[in-house]
Amino acid sequence: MPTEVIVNVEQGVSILSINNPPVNALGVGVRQGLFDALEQAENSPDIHAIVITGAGRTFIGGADIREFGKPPQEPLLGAVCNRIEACKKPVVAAINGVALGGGMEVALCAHYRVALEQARMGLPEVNLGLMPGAGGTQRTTRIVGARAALDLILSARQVKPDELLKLGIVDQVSEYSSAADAGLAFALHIEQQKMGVRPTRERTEGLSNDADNRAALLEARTQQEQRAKHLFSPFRIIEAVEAALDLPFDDGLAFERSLFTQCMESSQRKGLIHAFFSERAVAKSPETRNSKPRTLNSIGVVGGGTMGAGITAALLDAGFPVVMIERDQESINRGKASVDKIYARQVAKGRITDAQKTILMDQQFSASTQFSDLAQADVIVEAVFEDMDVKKAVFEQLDAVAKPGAILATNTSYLDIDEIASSIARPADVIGLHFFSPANIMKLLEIVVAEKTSPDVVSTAFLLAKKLSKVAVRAGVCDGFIGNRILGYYRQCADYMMEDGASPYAIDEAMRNFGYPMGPYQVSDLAGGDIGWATRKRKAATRDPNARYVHIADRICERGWFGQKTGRGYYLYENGSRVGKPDPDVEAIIEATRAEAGIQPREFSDKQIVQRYMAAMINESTNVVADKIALRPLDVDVTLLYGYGFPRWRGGPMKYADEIGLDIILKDIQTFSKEDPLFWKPSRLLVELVERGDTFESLNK
Ligand code: 3H9
Repeated sequence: MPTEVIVNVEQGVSILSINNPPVNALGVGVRQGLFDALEQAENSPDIHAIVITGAGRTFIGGADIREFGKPPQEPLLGAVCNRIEACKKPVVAAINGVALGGGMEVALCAHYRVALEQARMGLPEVNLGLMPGAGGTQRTTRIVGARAALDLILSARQVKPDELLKLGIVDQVSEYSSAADAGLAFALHIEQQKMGVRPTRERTEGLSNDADNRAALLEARTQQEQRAKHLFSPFRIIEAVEAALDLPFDDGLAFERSLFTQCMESSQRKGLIHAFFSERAVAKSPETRNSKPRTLNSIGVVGGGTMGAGITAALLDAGFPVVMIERDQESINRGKASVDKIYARQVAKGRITDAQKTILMDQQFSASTQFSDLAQADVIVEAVFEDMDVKKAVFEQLDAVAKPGAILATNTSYLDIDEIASSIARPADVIGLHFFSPANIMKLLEIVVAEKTSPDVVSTAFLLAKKLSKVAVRAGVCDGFIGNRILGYYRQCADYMMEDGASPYAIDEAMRNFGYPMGPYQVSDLAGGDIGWATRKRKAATRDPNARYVHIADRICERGWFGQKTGRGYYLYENGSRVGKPDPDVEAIIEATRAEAGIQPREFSDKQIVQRYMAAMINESTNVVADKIALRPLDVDVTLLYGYGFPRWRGGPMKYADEIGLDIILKDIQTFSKEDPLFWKPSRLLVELVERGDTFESLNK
């Protein structure tokens, strides 16, 4: 028998513990082990009941995602589930930790379920572009009805025991500390009460309120159309839940299976699973493998502007005491007020209580004008104005006051961290922590490793990111690091298209249809056009005089139109509206700029817009990997997914390129390069990969 299922017999009850670390995924060994152990228990005259539980912290984390895309191996999970349900002796699922996806489906096939306090159940397959494929849609609907089933499956949320009990998904929330003991006690209770078997397929509670079930289906479809109509699996989930109401159980199962197979074959499934594994892989850098983090208890933040306040809130949320340093009392008052405002909003939304806010602001947070108050900080994050001289002046002060071994981090978006580090006596302690605005909300953190940064400083930065619940990506030093460097390039491509004939509104629409929540010009209006304007002015002196330069953005900014905050940018925001309307004045500026440059505007279809935008993004992403600014293509993918709104279901630009075919992307770049060879220089690495017939995925290994 496979070792992934450990069998113990106590008082006539066979206790099957699934033992497949780290998350007890339902790989072929577990499936076979469960099948065999059930068979054995059913045939043994000394056994009167069976308990299924998980060894370790987890009940079952779901189907083994690593098996997806490979030829399926018998026994399939659906068959194992049916076998559990068909068992002639009562089966109890004793849920010790998370029971997710296939894990919840296994539990639903048991005749009874008991949950420990720390148990969580959920069907999160939709996050992977999938749907429950081993009876989850049919059995959940039979127990809780279509409305609750749709809520559970479409939201992917993990449900706590009290709600599971209320929904009738579990029969008991147990106070036992061991799930095996809880399951055993329940099995003995079944025997005593002669409760017998109770196949879920025969349950009908959820099917009884037909009018509400039908209304729930309609509402779910409408909501899905409004929220994410381009996603494939949510609509299949709705169809499967509907089938649970309309079809006999076995037909419903077969229908669910056919929809599951369609989801499995979809490119969205591939993109989402790539995103799942990539976001775990980015946490493993050479430094985190080989060096231990330094002490990480107290943190200082220099600067109380938007970034400083957001970073402070992120740190306070993670439970750190934070000292904020500003140059004078007035700036302190402003910084403190900004942090206070973040929490006041959270109180208003009911996310935290007033009492919690008081603890955060009065006990965890303090502010000072004295750099010497940072003397005990383990990490100091500098978040002052984006200017090399200003930052260097701060670092000089930090060098004077910080204790030996303190980590000195700069929250810069573009500046040369090597230059900052070499300006002080302890460059090994300097690192970049590039937070994204709003820093207490955005998940991405670029950890920028400078030439002399010590490996244990990098490890500490990754530990800090974990404590802040951020997705951290290791980046090297260059102008813009991973994300902003790539953004700069594809934004330039968008500007070229705009000057050549595509309106910003058409570009935005094409990119929204591609899956972005907003187009690049909407983002610019939201972030504020003045930021990019300042950067362009900063770089003007060093710009290649032969490179094409589009003046449209400058012309708009010169009028003081910085986007939403000024009521107009690329769009017009009338009466304080946050939804912009196309602006004829902007169209006139674009036309005038085209005329000035002697450009005859031409048409761009949605497809052509996407083709150029993506070719630019992929080309520069490849350069970023070739230059070792990103460790692997997957690090680029995670950066653009978490910091730049790239549609998750496409997996990231590198995954997208693999799906399209690198030869096709290269051919596009070569075609565009005939118009502008300086901008469209095919990345050397891209050419090499095409010559080798290779993919970006091959570089992720
Ligand atoms: C499904 O069930 C389909 C069925 O309906 C139908 C089938 C017919 N498989 O996240 P962590 C790895 S679809 C393989 O850092 P945590 C993960 O890659 C599935 N591996 O831990 C990582 O590996 P590494 C539905 C898996 O404690 C390690 O485990 N289920 C799986 O923070 C630790 O992971 C889901 O969608 C898996 N299923 O969180 C649940 N899960 O160390 C997906 C994890 O090499 N999983 N790994 O980097 C999760 O949400 C979280 O991993 C979990 C643990 C909450 C379980």
